Amino acid sequence: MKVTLEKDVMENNDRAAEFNRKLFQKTGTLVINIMSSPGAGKTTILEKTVRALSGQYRISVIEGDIATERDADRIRSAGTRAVQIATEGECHLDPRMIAKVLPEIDLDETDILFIENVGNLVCPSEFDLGQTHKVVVLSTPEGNDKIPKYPLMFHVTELALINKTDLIPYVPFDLDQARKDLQAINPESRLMPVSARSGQGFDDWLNWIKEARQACLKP
Ligand SMILES: Nc1nc2c(ncn2[C@@H]2O[C@H](COP(=O)(O)OP(=O)(O)O)[C@@H](O)[C@H]2O)c(=O)[nH]1
Ligand SMILES: [Mg+2]
Repeated sequence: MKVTLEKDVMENNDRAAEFNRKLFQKTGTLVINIMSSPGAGKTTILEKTVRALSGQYRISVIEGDIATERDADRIRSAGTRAVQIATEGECHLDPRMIAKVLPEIDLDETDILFIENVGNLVCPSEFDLGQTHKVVVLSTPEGNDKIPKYPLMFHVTELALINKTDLIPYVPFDLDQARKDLQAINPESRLMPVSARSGQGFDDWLNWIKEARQACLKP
């Protein structure tokens, strides 16, 4: 019985994700679902990203957290529209939660929609939100073992941002090892070292977004 129920729930989710995906395609909106463990730097990366790109693109952000409006407030302080989803205990966002808040976002007026998922390297990897791209952030203090220990997350994402490279002199993190581990799990995924604090590598990230946005516009 439990198996049937879980299967039904996942099928419902897939339908909801497809509904979102069609809407995003119709409006030509690039949608990036950003996942990581808590504290890897998702919101800091987004604050810096929206500050850098809001002159060129119309950007909206959906923030997912178990509780509080804090991350949405940080994005608003960076000058960008943000809607907070408080999941009240759920460890991930699902496509129905996204569909529910879409009326608060004018997709016709949004070139890029960033979704910050709930901080967790496990559950969010199992849910398709209808996004264009999935990105994972891993920060250097979390250690090299996280890629092999959470393979699904690195399997379903196509870009791994290695954040907090400014801390590499102080924490044991080996970028070459991370490249090898990622290659073993997902040879298609790209590893990109960045620091949301120093700005190191940020041009690569901004260029990746710009190229993804261009690809969205192609018929
Ligand atoms: N040293 C350093 N700290 C960072 C960097 N990016 C984020 N942080 C810090 O990491 C903590 C968690 O960041 P936050 O963006 O809230 O992480 P989130 O939970 O993934 O959204 C905060 O204290 C940030 O200032 C970085 O590149 N370098
Ligand atoms: Mg956050």
